[in-house]
Amino acid sequence: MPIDPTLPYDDDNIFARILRGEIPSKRVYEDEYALAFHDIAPQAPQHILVIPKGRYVSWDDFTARAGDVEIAGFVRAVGRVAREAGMVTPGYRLLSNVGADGGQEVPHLHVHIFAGKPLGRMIA
Ligand code: IU
Repeated sequence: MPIDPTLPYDDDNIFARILRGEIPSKRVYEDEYALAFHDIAPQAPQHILVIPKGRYVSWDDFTARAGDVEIAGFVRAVGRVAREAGMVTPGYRLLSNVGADGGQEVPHLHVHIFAGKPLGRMIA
């Protein structure tokens, strides 16, 4: 069920609970700004989610409220996860669903990283 990203942050959303360690996840990377873990329902041979540690619903929420260091830390983590997972060659895809039309289901900002097979060319 797509969410409304303008609603206040829900501290009981599944990724908040994963961040607090209340729900297990297959973690692949963690630092001060980000956590990365395997998607529970992978849509590609490699499918990793990267989430900021802060309480942000969407990109507009994140870039409005987070500081530059926090934003840079999160974006750097996305690149680092892809590199450390061996995805840079032959390549990967980033995807971030936002809001109802974007198909966002979990109301905590996240970036999907897909890899492990030719993904084809996709614009939308
Ligand atoms: P979306 O961008 O909000 O539509 O994607 C949410 C993703 O979170 C989706 O790919 C789910 O498979 C994934 N996920 C998960 O990894 N672990 C969970 O416990 C739940 C969803 I719920």
